Amino acid sequence: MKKMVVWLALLLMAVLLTPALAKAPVKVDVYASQIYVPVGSNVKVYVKVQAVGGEVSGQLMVKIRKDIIVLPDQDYVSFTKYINLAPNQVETVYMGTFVAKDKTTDDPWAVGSVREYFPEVYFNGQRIDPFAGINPSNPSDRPFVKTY
Ligand SMILES: [Ca+2]
Repeated sequence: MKKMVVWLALLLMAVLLTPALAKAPVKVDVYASQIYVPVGSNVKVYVKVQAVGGEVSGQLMVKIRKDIIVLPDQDYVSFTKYINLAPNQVETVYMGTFVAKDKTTDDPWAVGSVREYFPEVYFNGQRIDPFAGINPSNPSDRPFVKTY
């Protein structure tokens, strides 16, 4: 019998401004995804980046965390890539793949269960979300992976 391996992608997008243009070292305008996958799926994580105003280089990092109901959230995996973008260059960077092992639930009484996997994005050590128009601490607003 053939076994199907499900590959799904969480795509995050960021615009990186050169230090000369930005008041803060990096400004971000991000559109992100919310996806639902079968338990145990491999989820590929991509970040689409664009350099605006000049060359941008540095370390891009995505941390995948588990949102734990009631109890403190947990780090799950993190991926790091060094990027070097020419002015206006757009690149979709494959960061890595994680396994969405836990069955997630929206039940607010399921203390200790996983509500969702969610990403945090960093550039040169600086957190570059909140994403435009998105509250990163709101579980239904931010990008997430939920399982069924
Ligand atoms: Ca939580």
